[in-house]
Amino acid sequence: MGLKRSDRREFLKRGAALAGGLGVAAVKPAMGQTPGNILGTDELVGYGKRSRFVKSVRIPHGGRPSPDAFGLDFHIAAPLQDSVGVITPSSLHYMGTTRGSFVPDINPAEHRLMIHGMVDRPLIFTMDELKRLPSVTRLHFIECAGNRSSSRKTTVQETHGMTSCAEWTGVLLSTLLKEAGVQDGGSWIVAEGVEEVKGASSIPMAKAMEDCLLCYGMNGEAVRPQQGFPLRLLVPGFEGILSVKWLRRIKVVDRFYMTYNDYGNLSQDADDAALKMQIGPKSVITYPSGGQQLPGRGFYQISGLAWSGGGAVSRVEISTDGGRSWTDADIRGTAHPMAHTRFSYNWNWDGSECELQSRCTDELGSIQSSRAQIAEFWNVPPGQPFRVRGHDNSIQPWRIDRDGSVHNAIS
Ligand SMILES: Nc1nc2c(c(=O)[nH]1)N[C@H]1C(S)=C(S)[C@@H](COP(=O)(O)O)O[C@H]1N2
Ligand SMILES: [Mo]
Repeated sequence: MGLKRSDRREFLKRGAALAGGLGVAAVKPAMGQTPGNILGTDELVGYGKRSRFVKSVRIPHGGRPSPDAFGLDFHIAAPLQDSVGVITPSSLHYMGTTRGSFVPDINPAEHRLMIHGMVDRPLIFTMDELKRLPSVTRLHFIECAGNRSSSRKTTVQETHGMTSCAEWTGVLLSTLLKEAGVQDGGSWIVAEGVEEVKGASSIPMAKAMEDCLLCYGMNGEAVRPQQGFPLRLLVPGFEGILSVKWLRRIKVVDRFYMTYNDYGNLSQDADDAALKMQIGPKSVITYPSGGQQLPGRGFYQISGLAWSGGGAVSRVEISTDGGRSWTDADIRGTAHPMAHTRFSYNWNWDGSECELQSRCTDELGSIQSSRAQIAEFWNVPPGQPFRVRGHDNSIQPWRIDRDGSVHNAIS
């Protein structure tokens, strides 16, 4: 800090005045602890660690163990119920894997990215070469297409934990595609990770040119191994499966390629496919949420996350009466395009049974639907249990019982 010594003393004095009645003892470390004795040398100096009192952890998603008996990683869900702000810490970022992964141990010095296919100049990059190019840093969520709620799930980690948001740094894919020179008719790319066809996805060229990123940075440091170290593709706002991790090859092609990861049919139209791949608008209340316990009636700040593959979140509404009436929530900070956006709503709980819901509108004007609206669209008879088809961006209801316990209210 640039404060001169005398200024600093002034500042400290004023700080002490603000603290008012607090005695000196209040700023001493808690009983029995002198600074430094709770952490080992590596955490003190090398790489920091959180407090042992903070217990928030990821869990295997969908009832499937991870790692499994063969040591393969499967889906792992982020603890959204404990989240504050909009960044998911890298250690808590959800993990998505299409067929189970042995997280590869890639030496970045040996890693290469190849761009080839329908291009004028096929290119091969080392990581050092990529890092010399103009870069961008952007906040983006990723969400697995399998992030769906149902009546069987109890917590927000189970209903919505397969999405996370990080600050990503890397090179725009368009920078490299322009350098390579996309030939006429090059309408799709196929991106491939080191597990060959199992980690490959087809992406429309318009999206590839618009905002796709080749990321080597995540939350201010190198991308984590589970998130694709040393290089991953990020396809903002589209289903997570397209954001190929451990990226080693991009091939420009003239049609949709049905890789091990892809579904649909070979004659997919790029525009139709892009619409199917786009997420949201979506939101969920993280506090209070399923499994939590309110101590009693009184003031609570309802808080949650909203996001959309269609752009920035423009509005979030809250209902405390099961969707009958709606009031605008506050959007906290800046709503970035295709990024988790924190909303909050100051609320007095009168102690009676009630049902909380949140509803997101994005900058395109798309509004999140209720499960009832989706059921009606698909002609599901009222009252019949149903599974939302395709991506599930339905409104999540949480019921608060009179004892303050919070429950998934999907019937
Ligand atoms: N190479 C490779 N990339 C992959 C996958 C994979 O199994 N292999 N899984 C995909 C899936 S299904 C999802 S939802 C996202 C999850 O990204 P994350 O693990 O960083 O959260 O990565 C995608 N990229
Ligand atoms: Mo996924």
